[in-house]
Amino acid sequence: MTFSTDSIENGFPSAFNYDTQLIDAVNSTVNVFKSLSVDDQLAVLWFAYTEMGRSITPAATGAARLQLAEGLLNQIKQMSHSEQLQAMRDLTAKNNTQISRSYGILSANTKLAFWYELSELMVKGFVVPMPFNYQLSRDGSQVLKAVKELDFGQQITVLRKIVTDMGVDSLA
Ligand code: 45D
Repeated sequence: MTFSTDSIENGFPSAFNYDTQLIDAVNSTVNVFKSLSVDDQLAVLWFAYTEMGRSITPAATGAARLQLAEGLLNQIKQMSHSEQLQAMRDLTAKNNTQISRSYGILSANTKLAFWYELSELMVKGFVVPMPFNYQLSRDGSQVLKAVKELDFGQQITVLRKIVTDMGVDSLA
């Protein structure tokens, strides 16, 4: 039996289009996110966390993963608020700092767990809070809206792509 592009297209046209649309929704959300200012990127992540918080269980993020990020999290906990903000801006902007390099060697899910834990530390008062009156840009609000409209699995994919790209990979 031979496979021609014809038989592929005739066989699974709707499945193909469906997947393509999902991939487009994820990729375009990620691309617009990356075009935001560093502060807007941090703000969108924060708002995404506050919206998703209930669906992410501590069990899902895995205590084992967090152990790998524990040193980094402790280091950040001990910083002043302005240093904490700078560290997060450096990760987001991919500035080459010791923190960004330590972050760079974590796995994708550990990076997600790291950001999740940072938000929890914000809630508990160990990490600099969001200014209550922070104004997201128009594009920032659009990205947040787009993320909210995705299902949970797609949201994870978007977040994983975003956090994987942060920090600095010294071996790259
Ligand atoms: O002054 O392992 C501004 C699963 C303005 C399972 C600011 C999972 C200026 C497997 C910059 C705004 C896949 C479920 C200040 C894991 C200014 C697994 C401050 C998933 C102060 C891990 C802004 C986990 C700040 C998931 C401080 C889905 C912003 C995790 C801080 C999701 C923002 C985690 C932070 C998310 C956002 C974390 C810390 C969405 C963190 C978001």
